[in-house]
Amino acid sequence: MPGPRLPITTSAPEQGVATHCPYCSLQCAMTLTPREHDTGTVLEVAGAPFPTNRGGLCEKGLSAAELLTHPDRLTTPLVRDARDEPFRAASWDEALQRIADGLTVAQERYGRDAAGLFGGGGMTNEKAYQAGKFVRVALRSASIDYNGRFCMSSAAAAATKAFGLDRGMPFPLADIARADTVLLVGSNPADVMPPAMRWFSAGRERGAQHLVVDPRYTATAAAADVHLQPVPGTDLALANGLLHLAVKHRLIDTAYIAERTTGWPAVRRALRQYWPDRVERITGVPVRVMERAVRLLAGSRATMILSGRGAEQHAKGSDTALAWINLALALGLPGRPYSGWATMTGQGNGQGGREHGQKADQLPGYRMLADPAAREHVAGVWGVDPDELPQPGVSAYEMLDRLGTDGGVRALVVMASNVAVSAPNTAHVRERLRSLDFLAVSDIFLSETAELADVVLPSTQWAEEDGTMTNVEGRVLRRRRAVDAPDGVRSDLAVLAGLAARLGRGDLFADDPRTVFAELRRASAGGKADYAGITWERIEAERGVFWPCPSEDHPGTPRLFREGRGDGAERSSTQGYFPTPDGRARFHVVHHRDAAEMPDDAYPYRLTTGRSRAHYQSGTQTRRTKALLDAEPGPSVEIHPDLAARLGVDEGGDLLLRTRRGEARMRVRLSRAIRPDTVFAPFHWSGDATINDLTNPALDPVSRMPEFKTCAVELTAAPIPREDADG
Ligand SMILES: Nc1nc2c(c(=O)[nH]1)N[C@H]1C(S)=C(S)[C@@H](COP(=O)(O)OP(=O)(O)OC[C@H]3O[C@@H](n4cnc5c(=O)[nH]c(N)nc54)[C@H](O)[C@@H]3O)O[C@H]1N2
Ligand SMILES: Nc1nc2c(c(=O)[nH]1)N[C@H]1C(S)=C(S)[C@@H](COP(=O)(O)OP(=O)(O)OC[C@H]3O[C@@H](n4cnc5c(=O)[nH]c(N)nc54)[C@H](O)[C@@H]3O)O[C@H]1N2
Ligand code: SF4
Ligand SMILES: [Mo]
Repeated sequence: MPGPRLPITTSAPEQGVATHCPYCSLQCAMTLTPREHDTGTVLEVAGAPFPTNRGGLCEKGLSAAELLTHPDRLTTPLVRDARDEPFRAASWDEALQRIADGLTVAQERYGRDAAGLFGGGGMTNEKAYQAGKFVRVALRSASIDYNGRFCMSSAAAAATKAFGLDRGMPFPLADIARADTVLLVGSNPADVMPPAMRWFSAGRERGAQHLVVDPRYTATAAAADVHLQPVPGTDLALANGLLHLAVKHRLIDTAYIAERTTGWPAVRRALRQYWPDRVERITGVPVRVMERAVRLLAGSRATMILSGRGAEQHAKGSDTALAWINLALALGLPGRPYSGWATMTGQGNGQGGREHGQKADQLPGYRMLADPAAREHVAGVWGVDPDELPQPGVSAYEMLDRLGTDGGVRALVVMASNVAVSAPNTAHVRERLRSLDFLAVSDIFLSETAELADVVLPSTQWAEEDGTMTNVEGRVLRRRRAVDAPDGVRSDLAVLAGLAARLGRGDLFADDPRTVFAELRRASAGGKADYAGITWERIEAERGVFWPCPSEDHPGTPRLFREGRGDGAERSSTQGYFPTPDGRARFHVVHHRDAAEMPDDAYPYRLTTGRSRAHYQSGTQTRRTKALLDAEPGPSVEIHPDLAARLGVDEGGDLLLRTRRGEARMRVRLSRAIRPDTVFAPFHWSGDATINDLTNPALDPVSRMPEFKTCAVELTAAPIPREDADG
């Protein structure tokens, strides 16, 4: 039985509080207004004017306030003495002391790196910064990474290699409306960022041509002019094939290549292997469609290539992103007006979350932990000796894979991520989590990961705290407090400061976001993601500030890679367009290879995974939201009618999906929109329908991104026991 809703208390003004959505990286602006009802105060959500969403919100944002008062919400810390015991409510003091003890005992037994933290890209900049500092300074451990490794790491690695800088979009979102040609590769904004579609529609109304590369005919593809439908995991070959054709038809920009890039001759030679018929055989995309695509891309004055997880979440994801960047560079796009390559960051703070030190190899300001000068600067801000700082640790999946083993983490804090559902190969990950000496989880709800913990901490939610977020464009925004947090919950900032105090380093940690942001500004100063000139007041006055912004009199940098525009290029050793040592962007030779797992007799089909419109990520939040459950009550697997007929299943029938790692059951949703050799399933569901029990943890050698987007699967018609199916 659901309990009563929590009451809301607020001192918010009558006209409401301006803030941003708790969910995706679009960070739509919204106004939260308290309204008196007979049942108590409710918080009304309305879209607000802003340069990104212009008042628009999707159904997730609109329904977000429901979770503030949700009866399932955690409102007290929970502890237990053994994993087979039920949780009992505990005081904050007891819970934090237990965590400090769990971390300390593991470090005493197994060494410093045996205590670690797994973070999340939904946390504010202040929290992400504090998490990185906490692990390096209070634990002096190398063991920290976060869920952004499963999200942006391939695109980030490629952008850093090619441009010397990783900011997902190097231009404002609204520029999309000014481009003449836009190609989206493995990105489905119609479902994942619905209000962003206004910019695409505005472009098409101006006569722009849009192309979508996706194994499914998505809502985004349906709105476009050209759909390329490759076999999953073949985008790299497709990009090389398009560039081969561009060279053949003399459509490349030789002046741009000569002036702004290095490495072209080797790429040009390598492209010889990508003749059109071969690329058609690998990708399944007909040569005539490739011909049309390359003419469109090269034939306009303003062309954008936008990448998403479909191209990136592969064991060759970073090379795939590089292949599309090669195409963009050869066509002379990056730095030109309303042109360039970009990747659409996903989580609320997916951009800021990867800049301030949650990643195993990073320090704040996108500095590198292995760089002596970076260590010196950041240690100075932190008030510690640079030699005290650990060296880089291992990536997210590697950390999870080694939990509880020799050399692995033995005591872990998970903050703002539900890895028991969202990591690849989750059956194995859950087993590893169970093998830990100690597990603490901070969340709003008792997530599937929290269910495995020794201590669970109840976290504040977005509308209950202040902070900053960096959106999909690299624009730093203000998240504002609108209501009081319920008694008994605390912000992750306070949790980390409280733990640091119990570990003897309390003097170095603050728990209020303004103080932490002021410190973040100093720590990031002079780094690639330079926030030194960004103040909360400026964000307010200027509707967000784009980084890099090195000083308070600097305007911020909406558009990157334009000479002399303060975009970091000015600070490179020679003047140039890109913040690389020679000011030039770099081509990279990259070659197609098979997916880590290819279909065979035992597992004859391809499984790809991703998102549906009404649900978010591991589903902890959206599976508890009435409006979203009404829109999409349960999991389903998308399958072509021809394949369904061969398997003997029909619409609404039950399908058993099996891979070398595990199995899941879902209802069938017939769709002519998908390739007949491939099925698509969302990862938003748990229990029997945990699709990540099936996914392949093969990692990209550079980014350490797992291969979420393709593995080999066996499909069998098999009735689901009804109580499971409906539960
Ligand atoms: N509703 C909703 N919105 C969200 C989220 C959510 O969970 N739900 N999550 C947010 C986050 S964190 C992220 S990262 C973004 C993700 O946003 P997207 O990257 O747009 O989302 P996905 O659904 O993961 O993948 C996009 C598309 O890739 C296609 N695809 C699968 N395999 C391949 C392939 O091999 N090649 C190509 N070219 N395409 C392929 C899929 O069919 C899918 O349509 O969305 C954000 N917004
Ligand atoms: N098969 C497959 N798997 C995937 C993907 C895919 O495409 N296919 N995509 C991957 C991608 S791109 C991503 S980003 C990951 C996301 O995977 P997760 O990290 O699991 O994402 P969320 O469900 O957003 O998890 C956030 C958790 O933190 C809680 N939370 C929210 N805000 C806060 C806060 O401020 N503090 C605290 N303490 N808790 C909070 C939420 O209730 C939720 O339980 O999944 C990855 N997994
Ligand atoms: S598009 Fe993203 S930021 Fe905007 S309302 Fe929906 S979930 Fe929130
Ligand atoms: Mo993501």
